[in-house]
Amino acid sequence: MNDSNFGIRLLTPRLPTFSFRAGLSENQTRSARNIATELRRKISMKKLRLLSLAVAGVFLVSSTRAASFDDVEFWVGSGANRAAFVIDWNDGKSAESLLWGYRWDGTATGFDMFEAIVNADDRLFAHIGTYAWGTAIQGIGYDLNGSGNFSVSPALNFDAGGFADTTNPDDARVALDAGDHYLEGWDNGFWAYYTKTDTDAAWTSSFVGSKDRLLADGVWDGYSFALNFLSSDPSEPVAAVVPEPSTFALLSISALLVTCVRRKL
Ligand SMILES: [Ca+2]
Repeated sequence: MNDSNFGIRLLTPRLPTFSFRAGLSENQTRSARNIATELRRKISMKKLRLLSLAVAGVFLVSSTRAASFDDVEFWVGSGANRAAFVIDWNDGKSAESLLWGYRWDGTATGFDMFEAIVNADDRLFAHIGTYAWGTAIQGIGYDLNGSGNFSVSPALNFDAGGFADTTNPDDARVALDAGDHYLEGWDNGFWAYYTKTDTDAAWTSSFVGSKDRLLADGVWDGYSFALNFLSSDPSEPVAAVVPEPSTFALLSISALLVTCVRRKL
C-alpha cells in the first residue's frame, strides 16, 4: 500500500476496502477523493440526523417495524445456518428495498450469498468487475414489474445466472424497461455494503469487501445504492417473491400427469 492510499484509508475507515486497493486508475483516485470529501460532509449530516432522531425517538420506536427472518419468502440454498440479504435501490420505485434469505452449512462469504441469490432469482441481475485488486459490484438490476424481460442500455450480456462480468462500468447505464430497477456506480456513486450481526442490530458499513466477509448464523448483509457517494442504511425491505410457475410450465406438468395416469391404465 502506498502513502496516498494509506491517507485515504485513514479518512475513510468504514468504507469497503475494495474501493481503495492498489492499482487505482486516475478516475478511481478521483472517486476515492470524492468519497473522502463526501464522508466528511456525511459525518456532520449524520450528527444532525442523530440529534433529530434522539428528539423524535420516543415516537419512532413504536411505529418502526424491522423486517425479520419470518418475513423472508425467497430462500436460497440449504443448511443449518441462515442469513438475510437486502438490496435497496433508493430509486423511488416501489418496492425500493427487497429481502431474500440464504441457508448454508460450513463456511460461506457474503459474496457466496450474493452470487447464490442472483443465480437463483431469475429477476435479479448483477454487473460485476473482476480486477487485480478484487471484485467490484458495479451494477444491480431487478425485473421489478415482473414482465419477464430485463435488459440494460448500454447493453450487457448477462449469463444464465444473471451475471455480467466486465471492467467497463458506466454510471449512465439504465434499465430499458422503466418499470425495472437498475443502478450502476463508479464515478458518481456506488453500491454501499452494509452488515449487521442479527435482526435487531443496527446496520454498519462493512469494513471488508463481500469476499472477505465470513457469514455467521443470523447475520444480515445489505447493499444500498449511494448516489453521489452519499450512503444510507438499507431501508426496511419487502420480501422478494418466488416466481409463480408460468402457464406453460403448469400446462406441461398437467400433460405429464395425464400421460402418467394413462400409462398406468
Ligand atoms: Ca421488466
